[in-house]
Order: sequence, then structure tokens, then C-alpha cells
Amino acid sequence: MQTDSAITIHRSDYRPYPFRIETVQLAFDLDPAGTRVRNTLRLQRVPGTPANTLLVLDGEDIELLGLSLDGQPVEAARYRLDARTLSVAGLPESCTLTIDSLCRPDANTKLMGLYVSGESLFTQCEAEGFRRITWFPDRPDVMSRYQVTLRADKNAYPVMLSNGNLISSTELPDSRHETVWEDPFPKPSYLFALVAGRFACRQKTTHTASGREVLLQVYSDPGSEAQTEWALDSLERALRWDEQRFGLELDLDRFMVVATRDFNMGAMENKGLNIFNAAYVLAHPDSATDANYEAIESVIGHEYFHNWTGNRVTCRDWFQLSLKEGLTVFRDQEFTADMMAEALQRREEDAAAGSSAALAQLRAAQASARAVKRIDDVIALRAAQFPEDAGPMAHPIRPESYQEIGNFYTATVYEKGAEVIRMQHRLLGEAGFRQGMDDYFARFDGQAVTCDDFVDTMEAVYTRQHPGQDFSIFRRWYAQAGTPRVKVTLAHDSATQRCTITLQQRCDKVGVETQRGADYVKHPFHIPFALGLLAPDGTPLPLSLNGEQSDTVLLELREEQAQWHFDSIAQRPVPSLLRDFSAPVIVEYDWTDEELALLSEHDPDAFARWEAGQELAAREILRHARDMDLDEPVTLSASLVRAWATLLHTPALDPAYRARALALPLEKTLLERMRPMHPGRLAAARLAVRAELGRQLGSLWLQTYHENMTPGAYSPDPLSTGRRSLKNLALSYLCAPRKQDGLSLAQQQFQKAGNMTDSLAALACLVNDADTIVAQNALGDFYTRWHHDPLVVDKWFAVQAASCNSTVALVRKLTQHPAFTLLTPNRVRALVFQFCMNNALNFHTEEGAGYAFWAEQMLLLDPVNPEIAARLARVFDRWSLHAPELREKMLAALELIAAEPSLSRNTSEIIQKSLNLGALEAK
Ligand code: B3K
Ligand code: ZN
Repeated sequence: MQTDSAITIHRSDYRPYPFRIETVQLAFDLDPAGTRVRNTLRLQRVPGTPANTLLVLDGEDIELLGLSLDGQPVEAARYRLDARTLSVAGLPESCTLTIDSLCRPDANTKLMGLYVSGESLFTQCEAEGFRRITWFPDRPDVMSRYQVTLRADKNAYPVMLSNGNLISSTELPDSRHETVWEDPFPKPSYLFALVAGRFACRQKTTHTASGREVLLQVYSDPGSEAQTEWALDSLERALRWDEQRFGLELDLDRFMVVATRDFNMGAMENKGLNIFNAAYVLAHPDSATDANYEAIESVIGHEYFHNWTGNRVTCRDWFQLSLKEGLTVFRDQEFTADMMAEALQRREEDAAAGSSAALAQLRAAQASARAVKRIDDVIALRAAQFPEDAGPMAHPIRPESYQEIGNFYTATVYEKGAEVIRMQHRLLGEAGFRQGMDDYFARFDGQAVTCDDFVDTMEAVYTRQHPGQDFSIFRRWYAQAGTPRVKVTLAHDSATQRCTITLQQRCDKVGVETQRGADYVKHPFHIPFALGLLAPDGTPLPLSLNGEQSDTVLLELREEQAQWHFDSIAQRPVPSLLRDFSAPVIVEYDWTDEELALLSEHDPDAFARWEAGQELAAREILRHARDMDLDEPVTLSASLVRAWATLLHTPALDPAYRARALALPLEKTLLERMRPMHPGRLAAARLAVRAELGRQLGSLWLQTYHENMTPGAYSPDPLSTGRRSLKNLALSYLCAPRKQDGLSLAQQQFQKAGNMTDSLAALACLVNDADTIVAQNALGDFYTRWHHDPLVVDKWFAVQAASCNSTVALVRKLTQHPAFTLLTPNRVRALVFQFCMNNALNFHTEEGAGYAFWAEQMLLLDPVNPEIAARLARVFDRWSLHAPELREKMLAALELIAAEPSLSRNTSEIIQKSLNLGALEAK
């Protein structure tokens, strides 16, 4: 493994940049084989900085063609060039530096900097891609005003876009043309963008709250214009929502979204010119699923919201990444929840005119809409972030150190970061939080700031609300890693009718914390813990806390342990814990199965109600994974079957909610509770439980399937998507026992489906549970119909890669398919990631063929696209906790990669951390 690049950067290393760069002028002569860039910087030494201070600019994989200072070439003795920096000495206090350079977009497979996708040119600069375009202080606290001139062949690149406003558009000789763009807002280099190529554009004009006319545009491949309506509508909804919920208006005259097929992440919030992975822009009912529609709205919202939380107020350094990401994820989560509620509100009129059953359904959906969104977010957090927070990459939401910042766009920074914001929202209340946000913008607009700056503004509001209290303990969420565990003890005294709740927290050292020595002590967190109590018959009990009465109380745990008393409680109650998932913690409480069944039927908190049923299922699956002879049929506990039957029998519950309640917990979440870990066994146990629930409750599933049809034209509204999700869940249970009646239903649905959600759900059932020939025919038909649409071809790869019938041989063969390429991250994710990360049953086999396949793909992928390779490397984060027969083969695969001499900095950091921590844990 290369060691020279293993430099660790620490948060405490931060030093302000010694120069200001007021303006940047960039002129591009665009050509995929060699693009020339002229970069003209207006520089000013920061007052008080020594006159001999070197100017150090970042640059990578670019060729220097010329360097001049105030119009004169800089002599060689005055500058130094190495593989990562250009340093210039002896600069006057203020000057103009001009740098000419060359980059090769068509050789750029990393998709960072300027690159080619299809026939077009795109950029991606966050976090450190701008330095692959030109030399610059490529750090977020250097903010400048940009003017950008783009020149290219007019036939090949009829559209040329950059940030801000279009200043001019000029024809040039030799069928070339030029556009000039100016961004009126100072920005860091990571928000720079350009796009050039041939595009279709869907657009509309609208007015901001203050009455300014703005142009909204969505650009995509020619021919895909029928698929951008939802994205453009979503953009307008996002604009409206930010005005209404946060009082934040669009600050530019135009806002552009451009879709590309080749993109490392979901999308990028470049000022006024968002660049998107096509998967989060393009949608048509025939080819996109309900999940795609929801994701598009959410990602469009996320990037749009960054315009304030990220762009207007940005990060001082990359350790502060969660300042913008956690906050913006919180905002996009709220946006989705509000959009669901609003869409249901709009249905009121239709429903009022219809039957009382329709109205009842609508009421049920309205009652649980926010809980459904909350459940989905918590499922994702537990599957991705909890394991991360217990493994070698564990880090606080504000990391202390990194080798490669690209590795820190993590579930922790994003999703746990959003939870930390949500806790502040819960502690302050909606009005208090809004006040805090208003103060944040009033104080920091136009600046590059820290997480502490954000918490300061929230703390000021909290202290006004709760005199004498502050966020000094709360701030530990930013500094300490790991998922705290909260152990709950309930004592009841029937003589005094008093119930006492004790909360006790602990959080082990994780990740880099384990290497900080014995004198590094972790301190208790400030945990807002929402609690309710149910009488043994399921009735919610009124509780009083701080003089207020309510069914739910918010306990604020700040010490290692604290106690609360509740009086007038006649019988020992059943506790409903961590309602609405009020903090990102793990609850420890020994409910009996009967108590869980009671909560699953009666808990008025929709989240805790869902949680109770999930815990019943989790216990069942874990028990089988541990004890079961995998060849024998499973026997299910009566409580689980009864709970599932009750949920199926309760049509008054919203279908979307029931779909979540009746689904089984994810393997990734359950695996954290299994020692030693044996993902394959766990997957087999989960499948067996699903099949048995399918068999025992067959007629109820069938009835549910038929009751939740969605006739008529496709609509991605929450009522229809909820019904489809329940119907398709029922179908998967019906197919799980591999009986003909279920499979015939799947075949029928596959043949007649009027939308991709139903088509893909049926295909998945056939691929997983039908005979090979039936499955192959369905896959063949699907490919024939959709081979021209890359996003659907991704689905075709993914459904095979994730199938319980898949094998290493099959997946390896699919890597030879003409449609497979390592150059397109979506394709790699659809096949290689799906298999290695989402197919525990066939990836984690004892003979180790899956691990050999992983190593083979790592070695191919790392030189092509290190950012994506490093994500794949994380498959073995938890290697040392696995059963010995798996662990040894995982270690061998990791060591094989570690031995590669020219490994990227990205992958090297992941592998090294994994090996280091694993070695400690294995001791
Ligand atoms: N801010 C981008 C992150 C891109 C980083 C890629 N290395 C996406 C987002 O969170 O909106
Ligand atoms: Zn973001």
C-alpha cells in the first residue's frame, strides 16, 4: 500500500488563508481531448500577513502552460510546481495572477473536475475537484466572485452553462461560439460548475414571494424531455416550501438543473447550476418507480435548499461538512413530509365528494403520513449509519481527522447530522427553531462558518426558553462518535401508584476514539427521550412533567443516569419508548412478547407502534438465525403471527403505514445484534420467516393484495404509492412460499402492469421465487423492452444482483454483458454494489467466492474511479466480528487489496482503517 500520500489532516490544523481572492475570471476553450483554461485571479494579501508569505495554490492532474503576474511572465525562480501545489513567492500586497493550463476531460474517469459524459462536458468540484481544472486555493473558506467565459464548437456544444446569470452570447469564427456567465454571489471553488453539450430543456417562469420573476430550467439528454416534468414541478415546490417554512427566497434570476448519466453521487448544489445524476431527474410512470419519484422530489429539494444552507452560508473547512449536509438533510426530510401531508390535503375535496370509506382512508393516511416518512428515514439510518458508527470508519458528525475528504460524505455526516439538527428542532420547538435559523442567516450570511457557529445561534434561543440551561452538553453530539445506548428501567409501586423510570446511558469508544489512549474519556450526551405509558389494556396514560400534562413527555437526559416519577398510575404500565425516534440512540428494555404485541396494536405513537412489531419480528429472525437448522421449516411464535394478522386485519390503518409495519426488519440492522455475525445465515432465516408468514397468512395477504389495487392513470401521490407498496409487499409474501397461486399472480401483474412500480415488483418476485425458466423469460422480456433506457437497465442488473438465486458466477458473467461498464457509477452500483452489499445470502458464502469477486472488482475499479471504489471497500467494515470461517477470508481479501502498490488515497484510507481496527477487535 502506498504510504507517501497517507497524510492525516486534523481539524485543529485549520489556519485562515493568507490571501483574499476578490474575483476570478475563467476562460475555457472547451475540447474533450484538451481544454485550455485561463484563470485570472485578483489577489490581496490579508492585512497583517508577512510580506514574504508564499501563495500556495492546489492543482492536480493538470498541465501548466503559462504564469504571469500583473501581465509579466513569472520567472522560474519565483515559483515552484509539484504534483499537488503551485507556490509563488514575493507577491505584492495586491496583484493579478494569470494561470494558463490544460486538462484532459476525456481521460478523466474519476468524474472529479471537468469530464465527459455521453457527448457532453460536466464538472464536479466538491470537495476537491476544482484543483483538477485550474490552480486555486481549493478550500471552502476562500470565497470569490466568478466570471466565466466558455468557448466551444457550436455544433457539438450548442448549450454552454455556468453559475449565475448569462451576460452575453456571441458567435465566433469557425463555427465556434462563446457565452459569458457572471455569478453575483461570492462562492468557494467547490460550488463552481460548467456544462456544455446538446440538451433538451424544460422550463417555466414563476415569481418569488417578493414578486421577482425567476426562470426554472431542467436540462437533459435530447429525447428525454418527456421525463423531466416531475423534476421541474418538484423544483417549483421546493422553491415555494423554502419561502413558506423558512422565509428563504431564491436569490438568482435563473436556477438550472442539468442531468448527467455519469455521476459519483446523487447531485451537486453548484450555485444556480445544479448538476444531477440522471437517476434523480428523469421519471416517467412507465420507467420510474414510486421510490424514484419520491427520491427525485427529495434530492431536487435537497440541492435547492443548499442554496441557503450551504451556499449563502458555507463551511469554513471540510470538518464542518455536517453544518450544511446534516441541516440540509433535515430540511429535505421535512420537505418530503410536508409534501406528503399537502398532497393528502389536496385530496380532501375529491374524498369529500366520494364515499365515506374514501374519506376514512384519507384521514388514516393524514394521521400517519409524517410517521411513514420518519420510519423510512430511521430504517435508512439504522441500516447504514449505526453500523458505520460502530465500525472502523466511526467518526463524530464533525470529524477530527481525515486522509481523504471524499470518504467523509457519510451516513454519519448526513443522516446522523440530520438527527442532531432534529433534536435541536425538538428541544426548541418549530417556532424556536425557526427563530434560530433566522438568527443564523442574519449573523452568517455570506460567510464560511463552523458547526459551533450554528449551535451558538440555536443555544441562544434555547437559553432564552430555558433560563439557566445551555447546549454545553448537547455539543458533544458534534465531538463524540458512536451510538449511545439508553437502558430503561421501569419500577412500579402499586401501593403509592407511582411509576419510576430510570434512564441510563453509555457509549463505547469507537473508530479512531479507540486509538486516543486511556485518558480519552467519553462524556454523557444530552438526549431528548420521548416517552409514553400504556395501561395494560392499551389505554394511554396521562403523564405530568414540569407542571404540564400529556400522553407523551420529553425527558432530557444529560447525565449518565437520571430518574423521573409519574404518579396516579394504578397498574404496572407498558412503556412506549423513544417515541418518534426522538434521538439517534439504541434503547435497551426487556419487553415481553405480549407487551410488544400490545404496543403493536395500541400505541398511539405511530412510530413506537411500528417499532414494537418490528422488535417482535427481529427477535424471531435472530432466534432462527442462531438456532435453526436451515433445511428445516421454521415454526413461528404465536405473538408474531397474531401481530401480523392483526395488522392485516386493520384496514383503518393507512396502507403506506401497514406496508412498513408488515415488512421485516432489514438484515443490515439485525446483523448488528448477531455475534458472531453470519450474514448468510441471517438472510436465510429472514427469508424463511417471510415464507412462513406468507404461507400461514396466505388468504389475508391475498385479500390485502386485491383490496389495494390502484386502477386508473398512474399517480405518485402518497395514497396511491401507499397502496402499491402494501399490494406489492403482499405479493412478495404470497410468492415467498414458492407456490403456484402466488407466482401466477406475479406473472399476471408482470404482464399487465401499467407502471414501473408494479412491473419491477412483480419481476423481483419472479426472479426470486419462480422457476429459472419463468424468471429468465421475464428478465428477457424486460430487457428487450427497456434496453434503450439506462436507468431501467440499471434496475434489470440490480434485480438480478440482489436475487436470492444469484451466484458469483452469474454476477461475474453479468460484468461481461455489453451493457456493463465500470465507467458509469450507476451501473457499478446496480450490479457490483447490489451483489456485494445487498445480497448477503450469496455474497457471504463460506467458500469465499464472493470475497474473491469483490477483490477482483476493487482492483479494476480503484484506478478508474477511486471515490466509488472506496465505497465498495466499506463492505468489510465489520469483518472482525464475523464467524471465523468468514472472517479469515475477508481478511485475506482485504490484505490482497492492501498489498496493491498504487492504491488510491481513498481506498487506502478505508482498507487501512478496517485492518487496524479489526486487528484490535480480533484480539
Ligand atoms: N454536496 C454534494 C456532495 C458531493 C461530494 C462528492 N464528493 C451532494 C449533496 O450533498 O448535496
Ligand atoms: Zn447535500
